[in-house]
Amino acid sequence: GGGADAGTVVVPKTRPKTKRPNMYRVLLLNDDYTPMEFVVHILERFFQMGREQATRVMLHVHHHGVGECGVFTYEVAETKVTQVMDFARKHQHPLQCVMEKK
Ligand code: TYC
Repeated sequence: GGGADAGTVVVPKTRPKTKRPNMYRVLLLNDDYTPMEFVVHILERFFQMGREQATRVMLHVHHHGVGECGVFTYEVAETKVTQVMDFARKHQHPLQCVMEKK
């Protein structure tokens, strides 16, 4: 008990200091021009996917308009988006990659 009576030892309640970081989805958007093989390469190169998973994600984006590449902390997600956008621009493809808070 934390009463103010004489002789009572007051122990402050503590909370575990560990808190979950905000997490962000990195998404690829479909377009009519970026080659399917290029998108598969992006998923293998920047998101460490094998050929089969990369192909599944690419086809999901192709058919549904948007798809998830992964979920990351803010800094990592931002880095992925920049890497993908720079690589697509370098190859003159209109591929769009975005992040959103989960
Ligand atoms: N729709 C593109 C095509 O038919 C392929 C594509 C898939 C493009 C996924 C972008 O994020 C994308 N060549």
